[in-house]
Amino acid sequence: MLNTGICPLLNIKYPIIQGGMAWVATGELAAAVSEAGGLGIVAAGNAPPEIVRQEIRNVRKKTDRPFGVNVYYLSPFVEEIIQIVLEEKVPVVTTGAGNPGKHIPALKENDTKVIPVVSSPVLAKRLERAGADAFIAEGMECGGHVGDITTMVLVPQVVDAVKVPVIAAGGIYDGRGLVAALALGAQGVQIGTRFICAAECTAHENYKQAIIKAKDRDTVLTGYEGHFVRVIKNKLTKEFERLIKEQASPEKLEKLGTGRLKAAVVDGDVEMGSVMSGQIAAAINKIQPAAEIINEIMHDAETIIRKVSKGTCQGTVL
Ligand code: TUI
Repeated sequence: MLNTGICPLLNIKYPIIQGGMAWVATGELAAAVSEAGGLGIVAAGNAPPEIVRQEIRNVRKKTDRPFGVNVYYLSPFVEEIIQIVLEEKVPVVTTGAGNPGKHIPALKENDTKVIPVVSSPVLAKRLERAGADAFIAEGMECGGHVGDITTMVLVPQVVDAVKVPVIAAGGIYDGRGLVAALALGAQGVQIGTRFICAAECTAHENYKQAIIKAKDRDTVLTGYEGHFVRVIKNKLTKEFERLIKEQASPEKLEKLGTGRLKAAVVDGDVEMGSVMSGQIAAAINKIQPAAEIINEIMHDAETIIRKVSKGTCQGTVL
């Protein structure tokens, strides 16, 4: 019933794509999401290229289903990562924090589908001309590096700006969010934060518990000069705020931020680490297998659509 255009495009069962979260999105999580019928993603982040190759091979050991690699364009290893994606014949690439235009021809030649993340309609229009197969429109409710437009406002504008399919991201974690995204014209959703709380996710238990404990106003945007990162409030964010008030130099701020994501995800330092998380953390309250998360979302979305089309939808419909 919810087989949208991106399902045949990506050869997946359900229109659910896992977010490309650096350090969090390892082969383990990607394989679990793909095996459950979504599109699992290995995040390259700043990792050395050979580690990314290992993670890709890890996914293939665990599942025959399609999966993707997220290429972070601020990594010093972008060219090598693209080379590995080509050599390993990865079916899908999602991209973040930069313009993947120059790599699109080689990836397409290799039969890799290219799905850039955009936080504005203008960039989507430019990258459609360069040959992007679809877009992920990330609203500012997302965790990590975000733009300044909300999902509700961004998605219909990206949908209207391009002809290829659009996947909505930011603030989406359940069947209601999936139906809302479809109503905005998207053909699927990208979900990050809820998959951090998947049983198969290798992030530190402290990181998962920080998301589970988070209340509605516990994420904040930190950053400067138009680059904002959404994280869960902690000692690090307070220290950051103090430096901003003092008008500390960009170098000092940069230094405070270095290595903090790994500290949170790998070492479990949720006080002085960067606990990137979407605003929706407040609604996430348990750890579940990835397949259970996906099945729950699909079941609820189908129930809502059935009720809406029968005219029996009354407020909270589940
Ligand atoms: O990239 C993200 N989210 C992220 S990246 C990150 S931090 C990180 N730290 C260490 C290793 C790896 C990652 C946390 N969260 N989202 C995708 C995204 N991309 N949002 C916005 C953009 C974007 C921005 C500018 C895409 C293209 C762009 O292009 C500018 C231009 O025109 O060149």
